Amino acid sequence: MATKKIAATKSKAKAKTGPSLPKRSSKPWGQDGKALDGVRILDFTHVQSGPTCTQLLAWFGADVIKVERPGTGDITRGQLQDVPHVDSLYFTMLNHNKRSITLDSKSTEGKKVLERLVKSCDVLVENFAPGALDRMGLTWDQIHLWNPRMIVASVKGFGPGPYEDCKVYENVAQCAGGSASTTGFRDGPPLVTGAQIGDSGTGLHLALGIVCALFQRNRTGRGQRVLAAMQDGVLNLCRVKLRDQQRLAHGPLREYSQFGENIPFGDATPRAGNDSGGGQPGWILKCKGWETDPNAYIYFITQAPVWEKICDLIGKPEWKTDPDYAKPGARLPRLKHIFDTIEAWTMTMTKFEVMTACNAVDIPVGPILSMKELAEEQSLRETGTIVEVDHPTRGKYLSVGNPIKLSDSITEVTRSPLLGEHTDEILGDVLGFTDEEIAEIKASGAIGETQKLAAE
Ligand code: CAO
Repeated sequence: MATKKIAATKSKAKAKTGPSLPKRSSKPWGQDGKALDGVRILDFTHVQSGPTCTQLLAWFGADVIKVERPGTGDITRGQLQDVPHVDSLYFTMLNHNKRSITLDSKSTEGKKVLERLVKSCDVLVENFAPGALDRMGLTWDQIHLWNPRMIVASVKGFGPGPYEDCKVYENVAQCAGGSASTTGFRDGPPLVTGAQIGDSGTGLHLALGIVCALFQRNRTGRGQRVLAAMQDGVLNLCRVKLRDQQRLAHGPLREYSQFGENIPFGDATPRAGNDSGGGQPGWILKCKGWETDPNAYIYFITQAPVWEKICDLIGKPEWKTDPDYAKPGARLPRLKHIFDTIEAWTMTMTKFEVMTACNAVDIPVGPILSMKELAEEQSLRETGTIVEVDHPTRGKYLSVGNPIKLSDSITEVTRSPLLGEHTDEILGDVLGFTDEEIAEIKASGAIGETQKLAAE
């Protein structure tokens, strides 16, 4: 199978110096607990950006209590459903390791439960539309009065400014954060990317902000507000494009293939197609089978220190001394011809064969891996980056596990909760309501019906 070849290439090429996972603690597994043990999160998130953040915190050991609206819960439970009446993969893949309580946070009884949740949690995470938390009565002043140690962390589409009241989804953020204007080909429209840099990217930013606020709270004893705006998160990830915007004032961007093709630059960073974003020119090249396989391609980087090895490999040893090709600056106006020539060579092999040949002499290349190939890649299963999870109503499915590995805080991915699955235990064990009080809360309708396990 093709994926085995990747693993073999890696271990051969990197046997001496290759990356390894952080070494585990010498203590027996689990004895050290998890990094965020003892941290309790009031998870008011929905859709993708907020849940990405709280899932990461849960993987690092936080007790994440997801508060959901009775009846429907997080809207993604029912979106893009592949199996009728079963929580969607959209939901299950973003809400592992959490507990779920249903609560109408606007009802009188619901507000009582909410107050107690605020008093017993360390962090409130939310990504409602602007103003929704305040409308629920959870203003910063109110929260701070109930629990001065509480950290209130929010994802919003925009930070303070003209657009602060707007609702935002992934692709809106990609467009407003500079990604779309710089992605795609020069002669085509702006493009959004498959990587969810607006949602998942901002969730990652928020998680870092929360951990920093927890760290600072150790000194100050005080909570604080944390804001990650999706526009800001995307722009942060597009930092190199703002770099290029400023370089434009001093002349054309010579590493863009547009320069080699004598096409004038405008006044804004252009779309760069598959040009490399760094100082080492690169492009996506066809490999054997490209006519029928949409992923039979490889990203090829003409890194300057290995230029001579590239020349030998592709059968152009004369380029090593030819003044038109020997130095990086001389190559810039000729990149198209250079990549066409390299492509004539890559098209004679599969992407994995190209990878093996190039890695043997330290030439960096990236095979275009499909989701199918990644799902089947054994090494990703072994590191827990791809995990198989069992779910009571869905059965087994694949998910992306924790991509961040800590040696003393090993992530175990557990399934997402059913809607309201933990309502009783949270009301009783966490919040200390008596049986009588729980009966009253239930009778008021504040928690609605909970989802039943298929086995019950
Ligand atoms: N009990 C009672 N009411 C609840 C509730 C609960 N448990 N949970 C949510 N609600 C209410 C909210 O209070 C809000 O009510 P009001 O508008 O009357 O105050 C209402 O449900 C809807 O919340 P919303 O406006 O956040 O939801 P939406 O589906 O209309 O918008 C989204 C979704 C994502 C566009 C919006 O939340 C948003 O812009 N969030 C910030 C940016 C963000 O995270 N975007 C990423 C989304 S992932 O692509």
